[in-house]
Amino acid sequence: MAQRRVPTAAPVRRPLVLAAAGLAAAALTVALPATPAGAAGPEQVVNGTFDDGLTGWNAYPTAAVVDGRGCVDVPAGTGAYGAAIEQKIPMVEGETYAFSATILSEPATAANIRIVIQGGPDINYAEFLTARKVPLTPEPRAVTATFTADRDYAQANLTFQQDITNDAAYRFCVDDVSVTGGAEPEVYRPDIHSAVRVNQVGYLPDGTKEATIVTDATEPQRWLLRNADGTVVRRGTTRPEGVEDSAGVAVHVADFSAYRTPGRGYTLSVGDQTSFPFDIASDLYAGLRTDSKTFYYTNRSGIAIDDALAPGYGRRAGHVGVAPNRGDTAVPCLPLGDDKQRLYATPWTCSGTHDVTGGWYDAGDMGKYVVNGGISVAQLMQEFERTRTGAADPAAYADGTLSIPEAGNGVPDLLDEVRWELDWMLRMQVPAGEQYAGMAYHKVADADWTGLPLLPADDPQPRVLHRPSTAATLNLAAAAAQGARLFRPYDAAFADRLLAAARSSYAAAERTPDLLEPAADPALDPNPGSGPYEDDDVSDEFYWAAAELYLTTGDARYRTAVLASPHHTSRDLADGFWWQDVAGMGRLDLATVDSRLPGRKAVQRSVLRAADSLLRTERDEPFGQPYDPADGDWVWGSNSAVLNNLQVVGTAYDLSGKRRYADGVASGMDYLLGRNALDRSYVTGYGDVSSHQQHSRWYAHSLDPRLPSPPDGTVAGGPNSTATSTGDPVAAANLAGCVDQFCYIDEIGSWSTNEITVNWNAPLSWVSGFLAGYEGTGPGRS
Ligand code: 9MR
Repeated sequence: MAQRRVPTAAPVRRPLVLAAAGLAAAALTVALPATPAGAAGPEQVVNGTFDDGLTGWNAYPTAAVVDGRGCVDVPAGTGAYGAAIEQKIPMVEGETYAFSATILSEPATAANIRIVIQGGPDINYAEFLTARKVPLTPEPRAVTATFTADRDYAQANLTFQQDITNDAAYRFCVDDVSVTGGAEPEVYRPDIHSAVRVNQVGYLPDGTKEATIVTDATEPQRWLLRNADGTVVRRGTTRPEGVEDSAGVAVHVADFSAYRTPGRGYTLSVGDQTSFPFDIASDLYAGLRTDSKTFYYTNRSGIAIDDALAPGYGRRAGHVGVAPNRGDTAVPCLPLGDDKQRLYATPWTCSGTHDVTGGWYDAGDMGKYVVNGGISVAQLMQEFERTRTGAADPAAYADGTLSIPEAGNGVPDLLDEVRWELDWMLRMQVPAGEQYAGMAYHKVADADWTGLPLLPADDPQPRVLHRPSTAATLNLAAAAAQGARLFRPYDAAFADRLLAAARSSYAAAERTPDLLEPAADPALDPNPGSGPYEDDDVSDEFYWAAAELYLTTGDARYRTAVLASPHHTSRDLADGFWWQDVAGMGRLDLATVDSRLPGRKAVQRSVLRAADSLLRTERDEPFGQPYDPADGDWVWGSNSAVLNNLQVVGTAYDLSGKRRYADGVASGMDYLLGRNALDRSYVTGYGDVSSHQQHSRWYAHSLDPRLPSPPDGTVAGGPNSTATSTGDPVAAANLAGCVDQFCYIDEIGSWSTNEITVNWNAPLSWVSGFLAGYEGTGPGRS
């Protein structure tokens, strides 16, 4: 399994402060030509020769391997610390290290590159070059130094960074970077129980039952299915599949679908390898249908979480204007001149302050983002809307089905949870009289990143509102329009407010169709304090919002917009949908929600076609996941891609009643619940080994035992092929060279593989709701 411990990379979040005391002596030599010093002890730098691309390195603003060296392109006018290439290495107190590297620039530049090995804002193990102002030229120079670490630091940052603002653009390149000495690097190996991978929760009695076995055997192997007593109840032989691309390991598949007897505690064995125990039962998902929604309550902002309702999760209200919080009752807009303003081509601000209390925190951070909130709340509404289209049993969603403060108010609980977010989204609409009135602020978030752990009520950062965006505005329009039709029977006044906001925000987006949220740029904004949720194409948001407005109002102008959109007929649904590409959200609702849309049958057929294509992917993939990214890279939050795809397959069942689709939803879940390269369940509390150290500031049990782990039913982001180059320090330290499915680690610091997010739990909620309902009615009933 291609995993070894490597040094890491993390963006420098703020200018470095030099240590006043406690520095170990550093001896420096600068030599020509390159003669790196050989030193005893293990190598601490990974891929210092750049033979493996930029693996293990983090660099900004832009980097590439050129002529076998790691190179950073520095635009003219880049400030100090705005350009760097770096990775993390462990430092051990009292150990002497030898550093060597070569460095050059093209063309020659007067700018300085500072080289430092730093263990935090006030621990510098070695610093050199800065004082010497060694000229950088196209001729490679060797730099060597020895130093002794004066204290331990597991993840010291070795960085080559620009030290002063440069007048002219240049490129600097480093090569043969080496730090020898200290302890042998630890090797991270995922904790794998068995070569036999199963859904650790279980299989539906009449459904597909497959396991994946990791083995180099070329011949079919015998498998044995045992019941809880150890009695062999079925036997068969595996199907060799060769090396599986997304894991880089050779696998076989065992198919035991023909065995249908319900029971608990079955195991599957191949040779001396035995799977985790699993059930064959038709009550596997009712618990998850409920638990997957708990995360929304415990992630609420602006309300104290009641420990009686969510035992272990009680906490003070976050962001209700009580110190040390500095929001969200009266939040100013981004100050002019702020680093973050530099991301916008034209500066923007607004007057006064705004009450933006409520809503859900996005994830393990305390940002609240209209873009991501929109798709999340809409997917929960899609789940509820199945009770309207006849696909789901209203009793399963009735008032009193969730443990939330509003239970018992006569409104279905899932809608109560949804309202917590929708109320906040309404507050994010720019009021009349302001620039961009009617649009939605893109986000409200901390000015700078906070550390972990931190309870929301203890967040000391100033909160700021960010410039409105067309994408956020259309998320508000879509979600509010959908909410208007669902809340109508329970609260007509609220439905009216939602519809008015939907119409006005859609109109505002039409007036300003191109206010695009920029991507992050560490050179301009080294400490963003929140995620970007950038988007440079909002045609899909226009389609989704028009679709929801049409379904709610039937108005001809929204129908025209739907029919004219290229997204209406494109065949991209099988490629999934996600927060940045929401066309699929519109397509699914146009297919399922009753309307007089011309050509609605074709829309429905497109959903079935996409589902058939996803079923083919499940069949072709030896781990059975309905996910096979075209470029081969597993995305950030890949588990949500799997789940969104399963929602498409489940919707095909809702439309057709064809059992193969429901079966495909169940077998797709096998991947998330244990039939995968890492032999783990990604859903907290489900399966024998499940993710529970997800990245969060307040479900931070692994950092502070007084805090809880995430609630049961919370899905981790999952494998992220590019995790080691995101700046995620834990991924870079442990996952270098990982093959897609192995690019995951259940550690709280791994924000690029192991975060939890409202938009990832929403499809988990939909899918578990689907499966719980299917268990109750489908042929899988025992
Ligand atoms: O889910 C988002 C993913 O698609 C992006 O690639 C990534 C980087 O921009 O950001 C993810 O969203 C994070 C957001 O920016 C901040 N809150 C936590 C989200 C999950 O990691």
